[in-house]
Amino acid sequence: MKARIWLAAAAVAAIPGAALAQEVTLKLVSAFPETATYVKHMTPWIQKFNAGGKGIAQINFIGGPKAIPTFEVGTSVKNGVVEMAMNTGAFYTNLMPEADFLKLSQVTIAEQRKNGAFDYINKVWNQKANLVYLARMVDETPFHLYLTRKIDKPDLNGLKIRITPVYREFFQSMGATLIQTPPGEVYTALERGVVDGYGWPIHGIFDLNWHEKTKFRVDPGFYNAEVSIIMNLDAWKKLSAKQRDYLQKQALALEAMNSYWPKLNAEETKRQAQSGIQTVRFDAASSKSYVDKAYEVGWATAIKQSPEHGPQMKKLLSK
Ligand code: 173
Repeated sequence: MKARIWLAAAAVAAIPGAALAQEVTLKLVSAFPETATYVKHMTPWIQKFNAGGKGIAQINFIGGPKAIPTFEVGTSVKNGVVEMAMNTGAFYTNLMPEADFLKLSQVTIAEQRKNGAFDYINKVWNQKANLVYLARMVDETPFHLYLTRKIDKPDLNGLKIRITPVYREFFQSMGATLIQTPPGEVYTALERGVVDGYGWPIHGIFDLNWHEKTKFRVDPGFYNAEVSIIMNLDAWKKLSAKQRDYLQKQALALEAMNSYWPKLNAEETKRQAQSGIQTVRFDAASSKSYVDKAYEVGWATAIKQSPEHGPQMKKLLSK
């Protein structure tokens, strides 16, 4: 018996370090509520990740904003309170303004991996926020302005609009009064008449029942909704080569699921119409200047906030 134990110990000692690396468990939090489309999209991915990651890596999904409030998720990942998060840049601009620039991307994440944007993002995310930018899991999705009252031109004077940093300067440029809330507080704000509208992507307004309070959607949409998996850089550095390879492979698998969004977006557009939400369209000239202005204001803000990285990110992310 003793000899057997000794032999087993000797066998283990003979295996070089990396092969000995234990399975790592990574805690992941969502900055979006658990009923959000994004959590539904991520859940089967986590299941596959864990099924294939036995002995390598496991993700432990610990929940949404009830676990960590939306605007604190970025800091929690930076500090390693959790190793990973599903988050959007607008929710962690407290770490670096660059986080919110990803909404301005006009090229897909697949193209960003080819043209150097993905590496550039990782360089900035590493240096400024102790983060690894692992995978973009929402892409090819415009944001819209939703309203409880009709407008007939791009003028938001006298309207109180719920925002995050995504929409701030654009809606402000049209004269809106701005009220920032996390997604979890939009319904109550609408219900109490605290806001007359809100910014949100084309999909997902049914998840938290906002359609009940929404009368109009302004077309066209603007920007490109970004939701990504981010990771604490120290936790990343501690992984073995095999674990990192596995995470990267799974990151690509998650991005490969992005073909879902254009399909969902078409369905959600119909569903909004069916639930009685009317579309507000301006004349052709105003529509064009609406979208042009969104990008002008967006990049002008980006370059002002980050003279160092704004111009380069503009080059890499624009068409
Ligand atoms: O909360 C928001 O409106 C927001 O900033 C956002 C960003 C990406 C996807 C969905 C919402």
